[in-house]
Amino acid sequence: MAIPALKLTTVIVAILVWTGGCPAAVPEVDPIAITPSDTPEQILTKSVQVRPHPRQIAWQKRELIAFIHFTVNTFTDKEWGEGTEDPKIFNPTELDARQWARVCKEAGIKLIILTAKHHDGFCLWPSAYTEHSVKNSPWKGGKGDVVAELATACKEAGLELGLYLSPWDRHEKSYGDSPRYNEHFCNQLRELLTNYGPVSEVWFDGACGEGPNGKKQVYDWPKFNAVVRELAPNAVIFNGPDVRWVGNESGFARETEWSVVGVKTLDGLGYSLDAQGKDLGSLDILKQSKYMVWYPAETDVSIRPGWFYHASEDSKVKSVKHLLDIYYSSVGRNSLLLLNLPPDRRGLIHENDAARLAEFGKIIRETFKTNLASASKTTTGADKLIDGKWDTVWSPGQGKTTMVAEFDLGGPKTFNCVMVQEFIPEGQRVEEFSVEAWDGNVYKPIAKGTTIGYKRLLRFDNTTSGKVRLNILKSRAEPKINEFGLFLQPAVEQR
Ligand code: FUL
Repeated sequence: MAIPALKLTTVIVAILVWTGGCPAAVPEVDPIAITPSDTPEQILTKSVQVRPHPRQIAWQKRELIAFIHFTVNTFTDKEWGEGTEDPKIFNPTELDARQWARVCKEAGIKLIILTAKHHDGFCLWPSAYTEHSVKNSPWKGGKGDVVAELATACKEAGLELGLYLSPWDRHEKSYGDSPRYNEHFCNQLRELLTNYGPVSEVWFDGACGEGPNGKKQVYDWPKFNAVVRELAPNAVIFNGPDVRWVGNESGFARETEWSVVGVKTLDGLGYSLDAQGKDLGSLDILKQSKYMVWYPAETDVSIRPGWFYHASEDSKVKSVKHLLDIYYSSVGRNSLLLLNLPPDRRGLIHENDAARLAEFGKIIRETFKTNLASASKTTTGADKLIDGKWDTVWSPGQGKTTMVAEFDLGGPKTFNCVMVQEFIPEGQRVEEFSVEAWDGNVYKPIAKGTTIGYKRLLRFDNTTSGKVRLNILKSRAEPKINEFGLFLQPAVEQR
């Protein structure tokens, strides 16, 4: 995926009143500058002051969200359309957005992002700005609107809505005539953000091409971002100032995944950060950067090899084991999992995908139903880690950058997964931690990790013990931990 140049909007006015029934915008979080005279200690101290915006916290708490890739490609068996497709080929026979919402909800998914327009330019809503849309398809006699159907289905199911609007448009004639196309794109964005109720995530793909005039389109990212901020102030912008691409499409975040990252310039945030880089937030990287920003990773991956439905991939739906590996390596590595479920030509999520997702969701539910550490006797203060409340925090006190929390489980328990959470409203701090279990004589290591962030999950072989301890070994400032858990994931078949 190409990464666009983006401007981080830093100048935002705090409006502390309700205006026209809309919630007032919370001020943007300013980036923190690194100056040449900063010592490494000062840089680390400053890095802890980099804080998420409330919309980024809300985004991360969703943990598991879905992508719906659906367009003319579904009917041409392609991954990227040319823009020349006849709208008449778009004719799902049983489209049911309620089925998408049901399948997602059952698996614990909190939000659905629909490709309202992919690179082929075909709009799944009857846009007033193009003829290349559902309105010229035979589906529902040209009266259908997929975005509206999904918005209603999400609302009914208590799910949130996200929209993918591809800036790259291979159909639109004005593409390449940069100012004209940017205006067109903003008009479409306005339609989507005005007519379908609250939108919680706007997904911008960075792909860019040449228009019919032979010129490369220059996107006006600051303008696109401003439209989103104006019409959907609570929505995060993917590949914009709020959420970055994790850097691959296979479903894996880094073992060390910082949400506080270093950037060289604010003018073109996307360019100044190599989204595919191995390391985005270590002290070494921060030392070479000019600013630090809160820029967490979203992990997008498809349940099938392709983003769009292809009958030839019906037997290639990822196994439950594979989906679990992805879950632990995304949600469990301070990221968010955006799992793609492409509807088929009927307009339904295929039975194979739905069944696989249901099995995966069941395992996740069963695993995290019971925190085996929740009734422990703990080190003074550490009871906050097992109270199941996200916003109660334990810290060893100012200036202390290590800590040990012991959990007496009140008898032997068997577990194979540990969860640790940092209280991200106060930044990301921990650089190294370990977990040990008492074997009757000594504490033995069972898991270790680097960063924690919003959530860290580590798996290990089934372990039976009555006493466990969490050691925070290295932190950029006093650690602020809010949750700790021990879980037993049931065994999973290979399929
Ligand atoms: C990519 C696109 O080119 C793919 O078709 C897909 O939409 C993926 C999520 O993003 O950049």
